[in-house]
Amino acid sequence: MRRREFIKRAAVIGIGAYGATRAKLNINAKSDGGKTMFPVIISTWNHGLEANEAAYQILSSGGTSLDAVERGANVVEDDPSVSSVGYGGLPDEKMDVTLDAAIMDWRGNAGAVGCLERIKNPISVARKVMENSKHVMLVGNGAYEFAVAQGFKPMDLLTDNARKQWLKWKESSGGNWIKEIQENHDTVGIIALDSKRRISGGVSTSGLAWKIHGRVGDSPIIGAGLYVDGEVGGAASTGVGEANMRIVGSHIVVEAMRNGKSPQEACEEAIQRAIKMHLRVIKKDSSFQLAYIALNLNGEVGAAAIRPGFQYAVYKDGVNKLINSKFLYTG
Ligand code: SD4
Repeated sequence: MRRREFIKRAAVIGIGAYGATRAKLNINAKSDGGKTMFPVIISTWNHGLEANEAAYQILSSGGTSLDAVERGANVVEDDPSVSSVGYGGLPDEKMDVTLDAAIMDWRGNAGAVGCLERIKNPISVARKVMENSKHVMLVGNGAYEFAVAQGFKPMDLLTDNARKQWLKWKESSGGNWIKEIQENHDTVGIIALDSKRRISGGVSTSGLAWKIHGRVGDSPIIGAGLYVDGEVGGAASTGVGEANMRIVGSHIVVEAMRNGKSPQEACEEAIQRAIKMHLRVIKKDSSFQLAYIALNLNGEVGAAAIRPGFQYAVYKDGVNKLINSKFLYTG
């Protein structure tokens, strides 16, 4: 469906869903006078627009927010032009494409995979970990074997473009990833609230380009890259995973919302914490970026980043749009 048609249809279907939701649950009266239409979806970066569209298609045909976030991430994973997620993701120092992903729903169910190779939809494997095992996280070869046993088909994830970029990096840096680490800040993170007010979130990434083989980032760490609480809201992160892992930022965002902050205030609280802890490197390295998105059960959204440049996509009230995030470091 073309974007304009999507937006037109979205507006019409959104009104129907809103009416049904209010009749059943009467959920918005306190927060905003009942103005928000459900569903609401928020995703990171400009590929968040396509993620939101795909998620909306699922929600409008009766799927849950869990189905929606999985599908939203899948379209970005499948897109070879996105060099930081799934197929086409930039490889590690050994030229291996290794993927991280996590998914979490309103009931507190969570699944994650780290350093998964040769499977292009790690968020779907994460969902299988959540639903078909007793574990929350599988990594490396074990995650791969689990995925194959669950019916996922292995494939080569390295595109020609990614191979060329790796060769260029190798030549210019001598393979020293510390000298030449690429801040490839384009994890897809997506949080969706469906018309029954069930919230779910997902993240998927190939992580930092040229990373040391075996490195796992923040994305699959529940509480860092992603956190969802069915009574509060959800948050997801993108940026330098190491910075986020040190503060377990998505959990900070959700807990701040639980304590009464708006999603915007909550994202800013986590960014302030990250800035305080990393001020020296932030001053020295102008590409050091970290950002959060958040959504609460009233359909309110927020986002904050360390520095300018972060964009996020919001589908709300029948409109899907890209927004420049607020940033907090101005030094
Ligand atoms: C990571 N947070 O692996 C991820 C990187 C990222 O888009 O956001 N990439 O550290």
